[in-house]
Amino acid sequence: MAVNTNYDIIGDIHGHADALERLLQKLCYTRRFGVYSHPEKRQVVFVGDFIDRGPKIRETLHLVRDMVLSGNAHAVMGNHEFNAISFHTPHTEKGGFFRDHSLKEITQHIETLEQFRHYDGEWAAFLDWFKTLPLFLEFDQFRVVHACWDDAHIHFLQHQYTGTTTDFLSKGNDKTDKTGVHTAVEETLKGKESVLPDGHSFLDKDGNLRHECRVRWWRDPSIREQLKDVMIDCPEEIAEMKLSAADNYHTYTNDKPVFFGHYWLKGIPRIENPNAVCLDYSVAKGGVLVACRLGEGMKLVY
Ligand SMILES: [Mn+2]
Repeated sequence: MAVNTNYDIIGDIHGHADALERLLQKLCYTRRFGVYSHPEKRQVVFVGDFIDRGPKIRETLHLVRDMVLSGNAHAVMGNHEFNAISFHTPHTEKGGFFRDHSLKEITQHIETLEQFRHYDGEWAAFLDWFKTLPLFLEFDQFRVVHACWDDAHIHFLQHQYTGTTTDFLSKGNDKTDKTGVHTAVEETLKGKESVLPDGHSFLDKDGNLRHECRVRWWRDPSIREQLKDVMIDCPEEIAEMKLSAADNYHTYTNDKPVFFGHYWLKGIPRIENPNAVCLDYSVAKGGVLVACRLGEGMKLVY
């Protein structure tokens, strides 16, 4: 039997329902009985981050959830969905919530809060649906995760993850956690970071000062020479610093391709490494929503 590669993997949407509909139509999905489906029974795989930032978060969630529940799509959890669960779940032991309601956290979540202001019941139902989303998906021929596939974390989650229980949310949000839950969640949903050399720092897209850069773990190791080859948003003054042989940044080595989003890439979408493909090209920041169509090989559509 031929292996099924009838999948279209779609990057981070962040409330851009119009871009999502345009992309689905380009991929020949049509809305039937209110739900998008493909005439040849192709399925979409969403890499997470459905909410926050964009103008049509409710519409996005309805479209995506309807596709998943009707068997026309699969989806993994993004860090924004994990954050939302944590933000809205009361911490019964410590008081407050599993994610602080500080200015920084509210700012990141504000569009969702505003767009659901008069839809409490609907939002509660979406939060319940977020809790059902897997942290990664393994298909016969490919894998999907929101930010980073590290075999050690995936193995850990396969054995330890039993859903977003209060214990899991407590550890997953605790930077001092020593059980491995925090690191596994953090790196799987938000990626790996590396401290910049010599105390260097930069301002991220929300104006937060950062001393760590996100690691471009999908970059083929044979073309890693300078700091900018392994770090995203690397400050210019150190971008061309040579990597020493001792530098050990994460590399994905499996033959099975992995697809992910999360990194707000800029420019023209391209497959940099066919074994590890990032599909987030910043639709919520003037970029495009991208799909990778699988079949005879893989092709980006946007
Ligand atoms: Mn993300």
